[in-house]
Amino acid sequence: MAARTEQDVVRSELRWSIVVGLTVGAISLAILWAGLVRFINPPSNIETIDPNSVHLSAEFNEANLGTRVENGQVVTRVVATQFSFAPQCVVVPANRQVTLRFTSPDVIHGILVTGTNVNTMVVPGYVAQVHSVFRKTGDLLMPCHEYCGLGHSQMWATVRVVPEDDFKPDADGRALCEKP
Ligand SMILES: [Cu+2]
Repeated sequence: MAARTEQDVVRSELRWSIVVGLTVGAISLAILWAGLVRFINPPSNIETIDPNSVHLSAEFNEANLGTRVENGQVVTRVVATQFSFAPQCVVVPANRQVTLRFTSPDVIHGILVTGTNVNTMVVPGYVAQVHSVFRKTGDLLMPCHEYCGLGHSQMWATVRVVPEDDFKPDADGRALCEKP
Protein backbone atom coordinates (compact mmCIF):
# COMPACT_ATOMS: atom_id res chain seq x y z
CA MET A 1 0.00 0.00 0.00
CA ALA A 2 1.39 3.35 -1.00
CA ALA A 3 1.99 5.83 1.80
CA ARG A 4 -0.67 8.53 1.96
CA THR A 5 0.72 11.94 1.31
CA GLU A 6 -0.67 15.16 2.64
CA GLN A 7 -2.06 15.75 -0.85
CA ASP A 8 -4.20 12.59 -0.51
CA VAL A 9 -5.54 13.74 2.81
CA VAL A 10 -6.44 17.17 1.46
CA ARG A 11 -8.20 15.60 -1.54
CA SER A 12 -10.16 13.26 0.74
CA GLU A 13 -11.22 16.18 2.94
CA LEU A 14 -12.27 18.10 -0.14
CA ARG A 15 -14.38 15.18 -1.36
CA TRP A 16 -16.13 14.88 1.99
CA SER A 17 -16.73 18.60 2.19
CA ILE A 18 -18.48 18.38 -1.20
CA VAL A 19 -20.67 15.52 0.10
CA VAL A 20 -21.54 17.55 3.22
CA GLY A 21 -22.17 20.67 1.14
CA LEU A 22 -24.54 18.81 -1.21
CA THR A 23 -26.39 17.27 1.75
CA VAL A 24 -26.85 20.63 3.47
CA GLY A 25 -27.92 22.14 0.13
CA ALA A 26 -30.49 19.39 -0.46
CA ILE A 27 -31.95 19.78 3.05
CA SER A 28 -32.11 23.57 2.65
CA LEU A 29 -33.91 23.19 -0.68
CA ALA A 30 -36.38 20.72 0.88
CA ILE A 31 -37.15 23.23 3.66
CA LEU A 32 -37.59 26.08 1.16
CA TRP A 33 -39.75 23.90 -1.09
CA ALA A 34 -41.98 22.81 1.83
CA GLY A 35 -42.39 26.40 2.98
CA LEU A 36 -42.77 28.22 -0.33
CA VAL A 37 -44.49 25.59 -2.50
CA ARG A 38 -46.38 23.37 -0.04
CA PHE A 39 -46.99 26.12 2.55
CA ILE A 40 -45.83 23.90 5.40
CA ASN A 41 -44.48 26.32 7.98
CA PRO A 42 -44.05 26.35 11.72
CA PRO A 43 -46.95 28.27 13.29
CA SER A 44 -45.94 31.87 13.88
CA ASN A 45 -49.09 33.04 15.62
CA ILE A 46 -48.57 33.88 19.30
CA GLU A 47 -51.85 34.43 21.05
CA THR A 48 -52.64 33.58 24.65
CA ILE A 49 -55.86 32.43 26.29
CA ASP A 50 -56.65 31.45 29.88
CA PRO A 51 -56.77 27.63 29.81
CA ASN A 52 -58.97 27.54 32.94
CA SER A 53 -61.84 29.35 31.27
CA VAL A 54 -61.61 28.30 27.62
CA HIS A 55 -65.25 27.14 27.65
CA LEU A 56 -66.33 30.53 29.02
CA SER A 57 -64.26 32.60 26.61
CA ALA A 58 -65.96 34.72 23.97
CA GLU A 59 -64.26 32.77 21.20
CA PHE A 60 -64.10 29.13 22.32
CA ASN A 61 -67.44 28.75 24.13
CA GLU A 62 -69.51 25.81 22.95
CA ALA A 63 -71.92 27.87 20.86
CA ASN A 64 -69.03 29.31 18.86
CA LEU A 65 -67.14 26.11 18.02
CA GLY A 66 -66.98 24.62 14.56
CA THR A 67 -67.02 26.56 11.30
CA ARG A 68 -68.28 30.08 10.92
CA VAL A 69 -68.10 32.61 8.10
CA GLU A 70 -66.97 35.97 9.45
CA ASN A 71 -66.77 38.90 7.02
CA GLY A 72 -66.43 36.45 4.15
CA GLN A 73 -63.60 34.59 5.88
CA VAL A 74 -64.09 30.95 6.86
CA VAL A 75 -62.90 30.33 10.43
CA THR A 76 -62.98 26.92 12.11
CA ARG A 77 -62.54 26.63 15.88
CA VAL A 78 -61.80 23.40 17.69
CA VAL A 79 -61.00 22.64 21.32
CA ALA A 80 -58.67 19.70 21.84
CA THR A 81 -59.16 18.09 25.23
CA GLN A 82 -58.45 14.75 26.93
CA PHE A 83 -59.58 12.69 25.00
CA SER A 84 -61.69 14.19 22.27
CA PHE A 85 -62.16 17.16 20.03
CA ALA A 86 -65.05 19.59 20.30
CA PRO A 87 -66.70 19.41 17.87
CA GLN A 88 -65.96 15.89 16.65
CA CYS A 89 -66.63 16.91 13.04
CA VAL A 90 -66.13 20.23 11.27
CA VAL A 91 -67.29 21.12 7.79
CA VAL A 92 -65.24 23.32 5.46
CA PRO A 93 -65.67 24.41 1.84
CA ALA A 94 -63.27 23.17 -0.83
CA ASN A 95 -60.99 25.62 -2.65
CA ARG A 96 -61.41 28.45 -0.18
CA GLN A 97 -58.97 29.75 2.37
CA VAL A 98 -59.87 28.39 5.80
CA THR A 99 -58.41 29.65 9.07
CA LEU A 100 -58.25 26.90 11.68
CA ARG A 101 -57.92 27.91 15.33
CA PHE A 102 -57.25 25.44 18.12
CA THR A 103 -56.75 25.58 21.84
CA SER A 104 -56.53 23.16 24.77
CA PRO A 105 -57.85 23.50 28.33
CA ASP A 106 -55.75 20.67 29.77
CA VAL A 107 -52.50 19.25 28.35
CA ILE A 108 -50.46 19.55 25.15
CA HIS A 109 -52.15 17.98 22.14
CA GLY A 110 -51.14 17.95 18.50
CA ILE A 111 -53.29 18.15 15.42
CA LEU A 112 -52.79 17.15 11.86
CA VAL A 113 -55.23 16.82 8.99
CA THR A 114 -54.16 13.98 6.72
CA GLY A 115 -52.90 15.00 3.30
CA THR A 116 -52.88 18.75 4.04
CA ASN A 117 -50.49 21.34 5.45
CA VAL A 118 -52.42 21.42 8.75
CA ASN A 119 -50.06 20.21 11.45
CA THR A 120 -49.56 22.01 14.73
CA MET A 121 -49.13 21.52 18.41
CA VAL A 122 -51.94 22.72 20.64
CA VAL A 123 -50.49 24.05 23.87
CA PRO A 124 -52.72 25.03 26.81
CA GLY A 125 -52.68 28.78 27.26
CA TYR A 126 -52.18 29.47 23.57
CA VAL A 127 -54.27 29.61 20.41
CA ALA A 128 -52.74 27.66 17.51
CA GLN A 129 -53.69 29.04 14.13
CA VAL A 130 -53.19 27.48 10.68
CA HIS A 131 -54.36 28.60 7.25
CA SER A 132 -55.23 26.05 4.63
CA VAL A 133 -57.04 25.51 1.35
CA PHE A 134 -58.64 22.07 1.06
CA ARG A 135 -58.55 20.93 -2.57
CA LYS A 136 -60.24 17.54 -2.41
CA THR A 137 -63.74 16.95 -1.10
CA GLY A 138 -64.49 14.15 1.34
CA ASP A 139 -63.87 13.27 4.98
CA LEU A 140 -60.33 13.81 6.24
CA LEU A 141 -59.04 12.31 9.45
CA MET A 142 -57.79 14.71 12.10
CA PRO A 143 -56.02 12.69 14.79
CA CYS A 144 -54.22 13.92 17.88
CA HIS A 145 -50.53 13.28 17.24
CA GLU A 146 -49.08 14.33 20.57
CA TYR A 147 -49.32 11.70 23.30
CA CYS A 148 -51.71 13.23 25.82
CA GLY A 149 -52.65 10.35 28.12
CA LEU A 150 -54.24 6.91 28.22
CA GLY A 151 -57.08 7.81 25.83
CA HIS A 152 -54.77 9.36 23.22
CA SER A 153 -55.35 6.62 20.65
CA GLN A 154 -59.11 7.28 20.83
CA MET A 155 -58.66 10.96 20.07
CA TRP A 156 -59.55 12.03 16.57
CA ALA A 157 -62.00 14.16 14.65
CA THR A 158 -63.20 14.54 11.09
CA VAL A 159 -62.76 17.45 8.68
CA ARG A 160 -65.54 17.24 6.12
CA VAL A 161 -64.58 19.04 2.92
CA VAL A 162 -67.67 19.80 0.83
CA PRO A 163 -67.93 21.38 -2.65
CA GLU A 164 -68.26 25.15 -2.39
CA ASP A 165 -71.86 25.03 -3.63
CA ASP A 166 -72.84 22.61 -0.85
CA PHE A 167 -71.32 24.78 1.85
CA LYS A 168 -74.33 26.54 3.30
CA PRO A 169 -73.81 28.44 6.53
CA ASP A 170 -76.97 29.44 8.44
CA ALA A 171 -78.14 32.99 9.05
CA ASP A 172 -75.61 33.21 11.89
CA GLY A 173 -72.79 32.26 9.54
CA ARG A 174 -72.35 28.86 11.18
CA ALA A 175 -71.94 25.64 9.27
CA LEU A 176 -72.29 22.26 10.96
CA CYS A 177 -71.47 18.72 9.91
CA GLU A 178 -74.64 17.07 8.74
CA LYS A 179 -75.33 13.69 10.30
CA PRO A 180 -74.43 11.02 7.77
CU1 LIG B 1 -54.59 14.56 22.54
